[in-house]
This record gives sequence, C-alpha cells and structure tokens, in this order.
Amino acid sequence: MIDEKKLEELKRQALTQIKEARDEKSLETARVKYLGRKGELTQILKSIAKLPPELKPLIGRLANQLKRELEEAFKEAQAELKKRREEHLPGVDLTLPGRPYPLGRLHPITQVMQEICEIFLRMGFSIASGPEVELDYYNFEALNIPEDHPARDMQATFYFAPKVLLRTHTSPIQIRTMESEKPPLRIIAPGKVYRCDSDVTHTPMFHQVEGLMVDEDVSFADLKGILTIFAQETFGSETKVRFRPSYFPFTEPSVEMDISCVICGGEGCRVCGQTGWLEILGAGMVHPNVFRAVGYDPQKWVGFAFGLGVERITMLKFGIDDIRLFYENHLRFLEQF
Ligand code: 2NM
Repeated sequence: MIDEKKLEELKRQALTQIKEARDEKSLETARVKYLGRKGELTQILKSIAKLPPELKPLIGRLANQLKRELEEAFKEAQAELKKRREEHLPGVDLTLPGRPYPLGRLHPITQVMQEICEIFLRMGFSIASGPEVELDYYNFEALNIPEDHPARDMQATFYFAPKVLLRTHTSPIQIRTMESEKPPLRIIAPGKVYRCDSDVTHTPMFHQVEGLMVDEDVSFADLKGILTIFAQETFGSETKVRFRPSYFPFTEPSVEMDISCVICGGEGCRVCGQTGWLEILGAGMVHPNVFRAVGYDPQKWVGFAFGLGVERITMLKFGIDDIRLFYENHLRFLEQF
C-alpha cells in the first residue's frame, strides 16, 4: 500500500541518485529507474486508481508533485553534466583520426648516391672509403698532378697545413685501396669532397662517386660499356651516350661522357644549351705514373677510372636548377623526394 512515507522515501532515494550521477549515462539509468515506462514512480501513479477513494486525492496530488519535482531535478542535473563536459573538452572531436608522425627520409643527394652505388654493385664493384682530411701525396702527387697544376692552387683547395688538406676528389681513396690491395680490382669510392668554390653551380662541399677497374685485359671498350649501362640505368634505357676527348693528369687517354638531354631528349632546349647533350662524367685509362706510384706494374696491369658529381646527376634527374637548394634544408624542398 502506498502512503506518504513511501513517497518520501522514494523521493529521498531518487534525489540521492541524481546527485551522485557522475556522467550522463548513469543519470539516464536513474531517470529510467524512477520515471521510465516501468519506473517506480510511474508504477505508483498507475496504481493510484486502485486505492481506497478516501486516499486517492492526497496520494494522487503528492505523487504527481513528486513526478514534477524529479523531472525538474533530472533536467537540471543533465544540463549541469552537459555544461561540465563542454567546459572540459572545448570543441574537441574525439572521433577524428590522430595526427601522423612526420616520417624522416634520406636526403635526395644520399638517395641518388646510394642508387649510383647500387648500379655499380650489381656490376661487381665493391665500395671503398677513406679520410676526408688528406695528405698532399694522396690527393695530388700519387695522381700524377704536377706541382704547378691549377688544382694545387691555394685558391681551389682548403689547406690545414702545407701538406694537409681537405680532399678535392675521392681519387685518394682509389690510391689508398691500390696501395693496400693487389689487382685485379673493381671499386667505387663515394663521398664528400671540398673545393674553395661557391656560386649558383658550385658549393664548397659536394659529393662524388669515382670508380676504378684494374685487370690484365681491361680495355677502353669496357669503360664505354660499363658507363653506358650506368647512364641507361640512371636516366632510362632510351638514354644515348657520346664520348668526347678530354684531359686529366691521372688518365690517358681521357674522355668526358655526355648523355642525350633528359629534358628535350636531344632536340635542343635551355637546359642543354640547344646542343641536345649534357656532360655527366669524366673518365679514362689509368695513367702509368699512377700505377707506378702504388707499386702496380704498368706493363702488366691496365685499368679505367671515372668520376662524377652526385649533385649534378641529382639536379638532372629531378629537374632542379639551383645546387644551393640541397643545402638550405627547407622541409618543403626536401619533402618532395
Ligand atoms: C675522374 C676522371 C677520370 C680517377 C682516376 C682515379 C685513379 F685514382 F684511379 F687514378 N680515380 N679517379 C678519375 C679519372 C676521375 O673524375 C672526373
């Protein structure tokens, strides 16, 4: 039987539960428990019809008043919880995916240097390395570069002391390797080199890959074949090559290799200066004086060597017109590779 005391007890319970609800879900559970279709107060209101007539007016009035009070209390509690939720998470959409971590990557110069190395590794060459601070002997003398050669000029070379300098090419690596290893030999020497030079096409530090093959029966045809494969693997199988006579103190004969222009395909454009050709490397048959310097018998051994600038190859591969972009380290430039 419903009486005033039961209604008072129900009210106390419901208000306690409303006050203790810490989130909107538990508040809704409480609301359903008392005011839902099968809720405790709803059941009471339905059963009023069955009460003795003398009790109906009082209990009916009290029960309906309690219903209004509880509805009001739930509404207030809901508004409070909603307000608190919005204060703690101002405009945050927790269903959005998280921000990805920015991934690092290899510098374009490193990428192209590795690519070049891999082409020669596939042709049986191994990688050799050596110091960046070199002796005059390894950088110049053993390479048959005479005392009065312009490359020896203070203007072009960074010196620490009269005979100690920053290597101006990676050829000293080849000299050191020949000193310590017996032929036959097939090596490439990638690395940083330094020249006192700085403008749109020159930076004081740049990267080279040089190569050297020594055996008893190496010919100029081997040089042409290997460097043609290199050009076609690097710039595409349609790439044409040509060799022009040149001069280096450490090779005889010496050549420069051109490839058909990567931009116009040989038609002539601004990049190739209307010639249809682009110079990409120097090469030649190793000079007998270089073999003598490392103790190889020039009557027995022959070899070819070549050298290329990695920055230039990278610029041609990706259509970059200013070498300084590689060293300014703007992410919007670097992220393109
Ligand atoms: C070049 C062009 C031609 C070269 C020669 C040697 C060595 F040590 F074997 F004699 N190393 N690199 C060479 C030859 C480099 O660079 C344009």
